[in-house]
Amino acid sequence: MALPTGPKRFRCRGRLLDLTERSRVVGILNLTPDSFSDGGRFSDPEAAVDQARRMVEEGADILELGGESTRPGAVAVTADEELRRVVPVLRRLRSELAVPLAVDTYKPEVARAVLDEGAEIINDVYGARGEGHLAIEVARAGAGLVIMHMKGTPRDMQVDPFYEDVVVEVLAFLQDRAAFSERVGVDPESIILDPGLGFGKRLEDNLVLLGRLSEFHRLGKPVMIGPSRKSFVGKVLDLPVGERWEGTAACVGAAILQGVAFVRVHEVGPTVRLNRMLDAIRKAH
Ligand code: HH2
Repeated sequence: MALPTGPKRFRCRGRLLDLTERSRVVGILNLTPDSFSDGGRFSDPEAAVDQARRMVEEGADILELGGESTRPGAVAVTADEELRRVVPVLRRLRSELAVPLAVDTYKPEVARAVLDEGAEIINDVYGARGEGHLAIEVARAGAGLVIMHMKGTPRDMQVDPFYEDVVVEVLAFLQDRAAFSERVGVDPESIILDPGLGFGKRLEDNLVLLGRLSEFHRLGKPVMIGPSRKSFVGKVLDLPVGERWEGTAACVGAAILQGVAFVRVHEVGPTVRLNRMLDAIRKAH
């Protein structure tokens, strides 16, 4: 029996990633004082650049910089503050690393500034909602866009979320936002879809999504997931944030065998090895 697969390639700013070769690992670099699992560790630019170099040595395919935490209950920061955290590190990494650099932001003015600084992918946890100014910036730059599903906002998303059918609802949202982004000019081959594990989802919603990821191929876009160290993993294993690697790895395994192209993680080296094995199994099918 053949294992499910997604699209064959992803394009951003003139780069072409062949997704048939292997799955791709996105290394998370949080430049925030308050991220849920590594807040404050990389707020110093030197520490951030060292961590970025380490992740690339370990095999990260993409590095993703974030200047605002979106953990449940997080409070938004200004665009100026976000840029103050992200731009110096982005400039340093641009000049010394060859991997594509993504920035996790939902603010159009931040997206515009980081795209001007050479970022290649914008990861929007609000999924290009609203009037589409962020998607327009992405289109203008010919960049990649990650459209993630979130119910509500980080402030209220975990207050009693409810779905009739989480897969149907998330699929409909992603399909609508992808079509919208294409209408404002984003290249159809430059869009990645992410069901947004932990963003306005109950434990069972996250587990149902993880078991039904192959259904997302119907939308014809590469899929990304970000299970790394999240609280739903902690709930299943009854473990604190620092002890969730195996739980994260189980989610990555489920995802890769269903044809997910991108996994967004904090622990790059172990995930690269894990994926090499999973990709070998996939290739045999
Ligand atoms: N998860 C987080 C942030 N951004 N983007 C996508 N596309 N998918 C995700 O699952 C996702 C995301 C939350 O994790 P993290 O960046 O580690 O924490 P924080 O938001 O507290 O900085």
